[in-house]
Amino acid sequence: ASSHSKEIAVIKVPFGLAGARNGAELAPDELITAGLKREILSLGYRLNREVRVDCPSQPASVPARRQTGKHLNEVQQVSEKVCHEVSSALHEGVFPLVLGGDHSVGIGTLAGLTAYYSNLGVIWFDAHADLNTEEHSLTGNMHGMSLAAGLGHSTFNLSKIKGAGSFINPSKLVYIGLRDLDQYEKEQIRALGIRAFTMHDIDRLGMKQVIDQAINIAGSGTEGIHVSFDMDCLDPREAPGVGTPVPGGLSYREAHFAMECLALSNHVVSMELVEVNPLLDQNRHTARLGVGLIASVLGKTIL
Ligand code: 4U7
Ligand code: MN
Ligand code: MN
Ligand code: MN
Repeated sequence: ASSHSKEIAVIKVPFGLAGARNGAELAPDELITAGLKREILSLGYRLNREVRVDCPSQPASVPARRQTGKHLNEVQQVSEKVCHEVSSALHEGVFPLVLGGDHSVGIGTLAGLTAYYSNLGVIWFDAHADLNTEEHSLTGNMHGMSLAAGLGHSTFNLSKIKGAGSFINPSKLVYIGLRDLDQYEKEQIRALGIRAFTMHDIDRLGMKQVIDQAINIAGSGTEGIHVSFDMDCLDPREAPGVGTPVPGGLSYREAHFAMECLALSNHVVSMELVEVNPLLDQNRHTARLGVGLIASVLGKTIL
């Protein structure tokens, strides 16, 4: 599969138990209602399939804290299903487009990607680093642990997911949009030498420099780039309907420009869009923005 694939699998994952508040489980339907399929088809893609991953909505037990992340069992179940859907699509040459859900959905996406690719680049658009382990997290919310799981640092990690491959290489991982990091996450980014373009870097360099360098790091010597897009990378004035808004984020054009450059790179092999929260949105504004950004990654141009 690659961005050249004209076949898309839309993988809806209505799971919100690992976020800070509920509502993210409503996002896949909201993105569809906001016109996602129409956009995909009008760009000349074929909708190979539309899958809805069956997700628990009520916790099976009282959430544990600290020792494990909250709702670990539910996250594990969902991760295995998402892993299966993503790797099946890739094996058939179909581009996986995963619609979260909170960002814990990204654990299953990474698991499925590593089942197929052994040398993948990842660009993680986010206000947050999502690097907490169960013992370092201040909240116990597993949407803040996805990359720790992908890198193999948390106790619950890719090795615990049936079908997953090996961990993500931190030297092929790039962040864009960071502005709200826990102390432990800052130390990890430094210790692992992860390339992190914070909002400060975007202000200083401009998005063109940032996205060019990010594509260079994640796209050179890899089999392709996975785009994990947490909608809270955007400024809350652009994207109010997210679970954990942080002031000072990406503008509408910065985000679209980054997606347009990714499309032009021809390196994107998969995408997920997470953390839309329809309960906090106004007039489906954030969902429509999400659909537009997906369209840009898939090659929609202004002219
Ligand atoms: B998201 C946080 F403490 N770091 O771990 C945590 F600030 O997927 C936030 O990026 C995590 O939205 C945010 O709970 C997870 C917190
Ligand atoms: Mn995130
Ligand atoms: Mn975030
Ligand atoms: Mn969030």
